[in-house]
Amino acid sequence: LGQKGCVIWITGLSGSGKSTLACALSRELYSRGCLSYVLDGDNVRHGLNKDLSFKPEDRAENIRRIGEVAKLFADAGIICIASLISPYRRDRDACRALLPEDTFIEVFMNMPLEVCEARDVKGLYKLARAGKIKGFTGIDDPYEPPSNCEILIQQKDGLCPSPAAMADQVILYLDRN
Ligand code: GGZ
Repeated sequence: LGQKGCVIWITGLSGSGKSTLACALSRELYSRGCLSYVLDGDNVRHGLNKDLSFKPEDRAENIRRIGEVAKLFADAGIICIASLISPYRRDRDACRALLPEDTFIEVFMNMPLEVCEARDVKGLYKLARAGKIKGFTGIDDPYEPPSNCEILIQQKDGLCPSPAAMADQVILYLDRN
């Protein structure tokens, strides 16, 4: 009781660690007795958003729907963790505008493209470089970094923070605010 709903919106390139942070954060919140729910772009695209492609207007619709669903969760008092590339600033800001002030917390995974590309967990960057995937974010489709994010996740001394360290950074923000 007493938990306030909010949306934690994690944006960044493919392979920047969005899903990893979402998962670590959800576990950490659970261990503290807080109810959260993860809306992951890649997962939602298999169900609710399976009619959508990666062309700009479909990405915008993907982001809009996830924003609306996230708002429903927040209204229900749940901490909704949305992790999707959400490459266009305008689309993210439209989601922010759906929520009361201070309940949309934007987390920017500021990882260099080289780091994300080197990880290439699913081999998608390789396909994009080979021209087999067209319009891949960071390769031949733009990523617009946030200008107003609440939390910035980035490397320190050339090292990426661990999942636990990233989750702690978000928890610290929630505790303080
Ligand atoms: C970007 C793509 C693309 C293109 C497939 N561009 O890292 P992943 O693989 O597992 O997650 C990415 C996911 C992106 O879906 P989102 O819903 O987060 O994107 S957006 O917010 O822009 O709507 C990636 C994979 O799908 N993927 N094709 N062309 N990522």
